[in-house]
Amino acid sequence: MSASALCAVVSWSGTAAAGDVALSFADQDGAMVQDVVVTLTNSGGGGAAENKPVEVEVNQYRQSYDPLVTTVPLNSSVRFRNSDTFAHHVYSFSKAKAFEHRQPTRGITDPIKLDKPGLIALGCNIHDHMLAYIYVSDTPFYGLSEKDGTVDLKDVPDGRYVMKIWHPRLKGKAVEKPIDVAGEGLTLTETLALKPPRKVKKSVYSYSR
Ligand SMILES: [Cu+2]
Repeated sequence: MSASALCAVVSWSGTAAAGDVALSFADQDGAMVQDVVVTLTNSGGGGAAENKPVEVEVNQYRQSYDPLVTTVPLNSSVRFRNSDTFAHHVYSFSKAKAFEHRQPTRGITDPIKLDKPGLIALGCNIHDHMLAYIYVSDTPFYGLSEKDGTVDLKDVPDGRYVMKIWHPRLKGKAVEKPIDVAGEGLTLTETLALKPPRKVKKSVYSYSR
């Protein structure tokens, strides 16, 4: 687990009543699911907390990206590190941010500002099996599930929210559902219909999750 993923828990300090939203994600076979992106958008408008930008790093090592999924607030920036002894060529065609950076040698790119919300799919022009994702959140209530399938969103002010759920292997579009946060907060377990893990050649170091 990378440092950036561990930082995905958001805290909010306000004067309004607030509670924690504790989420768990399992797949259709009951296995807990890591790397679920979840965001809560206040559907009543108003009451928006501050979304503090951060700088994150995505590493390219042994022909794979680490982390596989990164979640950041809007206007954050990302740098790509090449830790291999050969070239990588990271790119995105996504609406949220399109870019490309060829890195012939070890080193790190300049920060790339992520100034539009949404999902950014990363690929490598040299190694087709390299895939990773950055989710840019326009709400301060976002997170990424840990290995045990859990993610806690702290101090969510009382109100009605649209909960959006996404995972790299989700069948179909992101799941959206309304939730009400009141009092002590709430605990929810969601079951996601996931596609099987991607098959990657044994000769290649990569993710199976
Ligand atoms: Cu590459």
